[in-house]
Amino acid sequence: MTQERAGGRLPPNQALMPARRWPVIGESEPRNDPAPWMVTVGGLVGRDHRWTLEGLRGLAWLERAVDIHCVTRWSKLGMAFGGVRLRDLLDAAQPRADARFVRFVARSTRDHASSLPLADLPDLDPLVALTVDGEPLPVEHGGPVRLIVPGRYFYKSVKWLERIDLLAEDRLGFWEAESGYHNIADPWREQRYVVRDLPARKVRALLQSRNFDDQDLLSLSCDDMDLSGLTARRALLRNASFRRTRLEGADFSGANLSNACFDAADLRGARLSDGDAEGASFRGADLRGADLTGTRLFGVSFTAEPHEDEATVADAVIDASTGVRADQLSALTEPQAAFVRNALARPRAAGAGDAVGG
Ligand SMILES: Nc1nc2c(c(=O)[nH]1)N[C@H]1C(S)=C(S)[C@@H](COP(=O)(O)O)O[C@H]1N2
Ligand SMILES: [Mo]
Repeated sequence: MTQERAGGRLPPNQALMPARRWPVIGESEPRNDPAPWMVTVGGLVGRDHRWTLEGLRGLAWLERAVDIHCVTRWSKLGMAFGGVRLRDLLDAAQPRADARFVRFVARSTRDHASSLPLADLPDLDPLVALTVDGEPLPVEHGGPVRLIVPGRYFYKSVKWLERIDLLAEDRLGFWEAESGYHNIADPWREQRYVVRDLPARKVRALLQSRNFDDQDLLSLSCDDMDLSGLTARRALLRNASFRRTRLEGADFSGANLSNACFDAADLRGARLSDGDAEGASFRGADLRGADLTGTRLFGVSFTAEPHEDEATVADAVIDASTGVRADQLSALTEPQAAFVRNALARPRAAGAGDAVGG
């Protein structure tokens, strides 16, 4: 699907992943378990109900085109999944009247899970999928069986689905509890993260010390501040915001910068190495002399995507002094990779402070 034809189907601040690319996000394999695969519906039901894979394949089969939207800002439109309706499994098990939530548990070493309110199911109509493009789901994408939840960020679509529990009270899933992902996850309302309020006194002390080492600072906002020389080693800064922030020589090595925003930040000479910057934005940021080696750059943006108005999005300032290795570029969309490849070929500017960003 072209960017033009995607118009209207792409939620805010998402970019299209090329049709042939489908990244593996999160866990890449199920728990090693010799037991034959069963999907069990239990909890607040009339009677536990379980299906073998054969049993699932024998239910009313559905092929459905689904748009998927990862919280780290990439989308794929019209993916062809095949499987059975979640509703059919639940109907068979007969949820009790006190059931209000449904929890999906993976066959996973970390007991990966997510949940949805029962009241949202008629609208979402999730699919218990066994195939993609008519082929069995690859194991790294949740095969033999995964949940597909249209209309929610993709973290609600649990891979290696093994248990479906009906509950009276909700239990936060893995990403929702560990990483502050929003429990509703509507991409059209950009419900990516819950903003957890840090005590103002703590924030003030951190900013004053310019030391964020090892701190969990989800969604912290530092727009327009002068934080040059900041140290934020191994800090958890998912969804943090550093718009136009002065961060010369800052040390973010080993930090989690997933979905963080560094637009127009001054990052000259900063260490951004050996971390995770999935979905982060560096548009208009000055990255001369900055070191991004060893950091996951999955879906990072440095410049406008083709569907955006280029006049309103500034380019990152990157040249030969910026540390990015060729093998890191495969994590970027093609327009982003082309932009960075070009910029890295530019000779290093003579004076550090005098070049005009553009
Ligand atoms: N069991 C399990 N399911 C999971 C995850 C995970 O880590 N473990 N990650 C979620 C997230 S954040 C995304 S974006 C999608 C990624 O699916 P994919 O690897 O098939 O692209 O799976 C979701 N389901
Ligand atoms: Mo995700």
